[in-house]
Amino acid sequence: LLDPLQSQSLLSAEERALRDETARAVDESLLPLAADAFEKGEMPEAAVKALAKMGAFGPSLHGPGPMGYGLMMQEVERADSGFRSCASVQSSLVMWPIHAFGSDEQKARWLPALRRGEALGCFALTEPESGSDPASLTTRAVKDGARYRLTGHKRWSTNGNRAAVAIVWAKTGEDAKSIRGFLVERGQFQARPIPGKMSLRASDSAELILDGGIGELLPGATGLGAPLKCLNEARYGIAWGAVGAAAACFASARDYVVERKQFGKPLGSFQLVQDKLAQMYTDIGFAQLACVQIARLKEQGQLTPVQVSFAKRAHVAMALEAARAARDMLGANGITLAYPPIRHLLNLETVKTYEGTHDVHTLVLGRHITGLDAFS
Ligand code: TGC
Ligand code: FAD
Repeated sequence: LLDPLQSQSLLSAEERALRDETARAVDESLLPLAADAFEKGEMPEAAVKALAKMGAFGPSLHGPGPMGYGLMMQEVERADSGFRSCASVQSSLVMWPIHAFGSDEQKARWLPALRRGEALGCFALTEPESGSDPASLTTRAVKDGARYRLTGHKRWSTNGNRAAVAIVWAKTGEDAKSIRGFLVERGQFQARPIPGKMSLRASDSAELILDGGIGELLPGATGLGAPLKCLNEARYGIAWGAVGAAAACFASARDYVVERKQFGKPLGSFQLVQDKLAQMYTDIGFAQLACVQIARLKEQGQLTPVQVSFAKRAHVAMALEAARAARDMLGANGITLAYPPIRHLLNLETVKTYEGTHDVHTLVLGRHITGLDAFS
């Protein structure tokens, strides 16, 4: 396994065993599905089952904790960012808010089924006119007895077409302080796939139409801070996952250039090619160390949202550069699905955009560094 600075020496024996076990499960059950799922533009049911079986739904809420969650996301994204997205949304954007903000009854009803993958969930914050600025969302929730009726249009909900439950963020009044989270069951919303995607094709992306459907309030979720807390959990997993995608691209490029001969010798013997590999190797090594550090901070309850922005932004940008360099080193073969770099490269364009775009995280860091807020 690629690990230039022996970040694994910072893991316990149990953590290493979990990583190895997940890596085996990914090699056996996710990697063989990845290229075909991308080409067909479908999230295979077999991948959902495999994710559930390896314990990738909600690992931060039971045994494995933050380090285990991170290690699992790194391994899963070695296969495909779409598979990691399915696990991220289920774990951090559906199970986590039910765990953090739900009633005992809601937890008992949903968490075991979600963990076993018997039910999938989705997270509906983004709308056609509200992306980076979620405070501007317009979906409304109006009280109707003990429940609420929701009206609005959500877009880009991962897992949305097959979700048994959606976590929907809506306003009960005029401003962002009135944002609340709702559990909305299948049948109370309409979902339709988003056509024409050239990225994250192995992921189910949906539009959700809410036309007076019934939602159950998540009692503990108040204001914009609530969905942003969920995003912190997911962004943490993405910071880990992106390193897996980069490692897959590195391995593919290295294997290719030691075999492929031009000008009478392997491509890997040319200094320009070695420079590219050395850069990827170095970047991956630093990112792996940073992952272990953010996991330890998270275990201690010390990880700040700014540190999460730091890692999500840097690791996704690094992975995108690595994927682009790997694609280039494979020449024409690099544009085919016979090799993973083009798939990772196209997927990582989404990963750069969702969960806070690269530039949104730049501005979060800029605000932290200067004390000056670019958003308001
Ligand atoms: P502001 O209005 O000042 O703050 C509102 C409240 O939120 C608190 N807060 C946070 N809390 C926890 N974690 C964070 N990261 C937080 N960021 C802000 C803040 O303290 C405040 O609390 P309170 O108690 O004072 O009311 O908002 P802001 O200026 O801090 O935030 C602006 C900005 C642009 C950073 C934020 O709106 C943002 O992050 N926008 C990006 C939106 C985004 O990431 N959407 C993602 C949608 S879900 C998705 O993409 C899933 S992809 C899934 C997959 O497939 O993996
Ligand atoms: P915009 O906000 O319109 O941004 C467009 C460009 O403008 C970006 O480059 C951005 O960085 C830049 N920009 C925006 N504001 C500023 C500023 N203040 N200063 C400088 N530049 C700025 N959402 C969900 O709710 N749930 C999901 O499960 C989910 N899954 C997704 C899956 C996929 C495949 C994709 C592609 C998206 C998903 N999203 C999901 C939506 C995602 O979170 C949004 O796309 C993202 O937040 C950006 O919003 P936007 O696309 O509207 O872009």
